Amino acid sequence: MAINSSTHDLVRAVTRCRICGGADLIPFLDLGKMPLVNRYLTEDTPYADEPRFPLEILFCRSCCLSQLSLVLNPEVLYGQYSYFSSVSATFREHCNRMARGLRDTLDLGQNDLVMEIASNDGCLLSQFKALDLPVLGIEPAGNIAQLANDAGLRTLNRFWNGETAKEAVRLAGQPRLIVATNVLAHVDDLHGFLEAVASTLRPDGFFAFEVPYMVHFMNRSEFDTTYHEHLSYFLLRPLVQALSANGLSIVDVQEFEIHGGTIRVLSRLSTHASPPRTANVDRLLRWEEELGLYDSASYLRFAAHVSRIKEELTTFLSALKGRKKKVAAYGASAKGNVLLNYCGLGRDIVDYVVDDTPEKQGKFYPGNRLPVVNRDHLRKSPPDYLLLLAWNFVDELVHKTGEFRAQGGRYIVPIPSLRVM
Ligand code: DWN
Ligand code: ZN
Repeated sequence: MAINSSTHDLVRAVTRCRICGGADLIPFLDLGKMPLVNRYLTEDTPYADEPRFPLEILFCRSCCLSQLSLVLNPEVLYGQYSYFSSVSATFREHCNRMARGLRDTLDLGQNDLVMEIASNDGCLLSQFKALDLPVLGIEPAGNIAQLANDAGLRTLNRFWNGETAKEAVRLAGQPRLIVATNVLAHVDDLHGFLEAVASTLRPDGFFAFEVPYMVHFMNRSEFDTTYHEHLSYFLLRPLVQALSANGLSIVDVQEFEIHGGTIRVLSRLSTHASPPRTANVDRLLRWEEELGLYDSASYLRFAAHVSRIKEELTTFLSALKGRKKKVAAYGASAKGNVLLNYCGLGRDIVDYVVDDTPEKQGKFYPGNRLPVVNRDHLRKSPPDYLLLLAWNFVDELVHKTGEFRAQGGRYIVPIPSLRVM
């Protein structure tokens, strides 16, 4: 969707918390005006078609949900999407384990439908299908839903809501399991979303979802995962409250390293007799409290730390340029775009960004307009340093760039703190 002054409802300012409805919202991280990170540009995209919007996080002192101060029109963000989950082998492996783990824990069989919300290119759904389980995907991005359908993974091209839920049940029946990875943070009407989940599940059904964990965001300085798509930044405590308000009870929570630290929450209908929740749930809730993450003062300290990271990285890169070193980047991630734009790093510092996603290659990174290129560029125009913008996949990126390394190339990992290897 083109963005222009007539695009309706482009922006909504957040004045009340999306979970508890409270108005005691404390701003704690202001990254300034930022472009839309997944809106890749072509050489001739006019500057006027590259709007920037404030990027600021608020902390709710009532329920402890951190959330953006602005909500953009999801049609603008997700109608077409350039992020394909399957590009990373690490994530494919994570999905493989997740599917097998849930199949075993819930004892899923051939009559148990698995529905995935925001199923992207079917990276996870294909793993359930490979286990001979019936599957249905729901994906709002037309280009990506098409790709999944072409690959034989039945996918409805819709945003998830009550209407879509009914259509999905008409089409495939009631699911025993609904899964959703990395989508809850993107949802403005969280209660509507969860209500639709609860009303869709079979009585003996489960809802399993993964979200980036706010504990790691804070402890590992993952401030660059703040962008307009990520409306909420979750601790477990507000999640328990949101689930419970919609008739869902938490059964278990597990931690994973994927995407810089993720929690997987397993929940089921509160009406269904269930065993008590596992000790993990109370352990994480205690941990959040001990870390001071229910107290707004901890958040106010975080902003100063983010400024120091910027200072350190920009000073280091400027010194490299002073020594005539050539710097390129790997992983045209959304977070990498935030990092570069927030730090004011453009073509004068970074020559190009390598990415293995064909849909991103040949385009330009929003804001700083760095060219996104394929891996061959590392050979054609070798840099001295490679800034790893997908710091969540360091091992995979290092593994893929053996030739660069063998020729003396070095890596810069910016998060959680500057590291050169
Ligand atoms: O929630 C979201 C998360 C989970 O993923 C979305 N809003 C968007 C996206 O965020 P991101 O773009 O910061 O995610 P990634 O997965 O860190 O992006 C990695 C980028 O690096 C992708 O463009 C793919 C690319 N890549 C590559 O080219 N070769 C990644 C790997 C591992 C590789 O080997
Ligand atoms: Zn709240």
